[in-house]
Amino acid sequence: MSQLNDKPLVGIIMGSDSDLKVMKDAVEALEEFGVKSEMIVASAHRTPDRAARYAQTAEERGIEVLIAGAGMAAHLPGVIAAFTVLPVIGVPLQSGALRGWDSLLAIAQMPPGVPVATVAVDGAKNAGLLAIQILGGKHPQLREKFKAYKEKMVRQVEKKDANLGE
Ligand code: RP5
Repeated sequence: MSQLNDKPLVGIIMGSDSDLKVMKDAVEALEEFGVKSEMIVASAHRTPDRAARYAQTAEERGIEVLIAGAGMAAHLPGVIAAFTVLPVIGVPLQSGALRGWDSLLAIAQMPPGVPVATVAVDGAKNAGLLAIQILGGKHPQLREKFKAYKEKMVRQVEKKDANLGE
């Protein structure tokens, strides 16, 4: 069985520190499975060199999955994907006048050849869970934990269902 080490396996990049209030949900989801992450603020527009450098060096530092969240003209996940072979999960954020529609379209409409797995607007929790599922392909213990997570979810729904008549 492959060992999870103490080092971060997931890199979380956000366009602004104002994105942290949503992106922390990804950190918490990963922590629930005992997976460490590292976080960085880097913008595709304001700090393009920093964003590119982070993406280019992530693999050699042991990062296996990247999560990138941005609002407005959210080019960050796509730019990160352009600079790495690691899988990239994009989180459209609800900032600006268009309330996330802009970032959703900017992140989802990637050209063929450069995929970004896009979650819902403000869907940082699901980004963390999807990262666990991707990591589960290599780390069987995470796959087992994810099975237990889903089974628990089923039990919780069934319990609520059973309580409906009360
Ligand atoms: C985007 O612009 C960021 O990802 C953030 O969602 C939005 C606003 O950034 P701030 O003006 O709050 O720094 O690039």
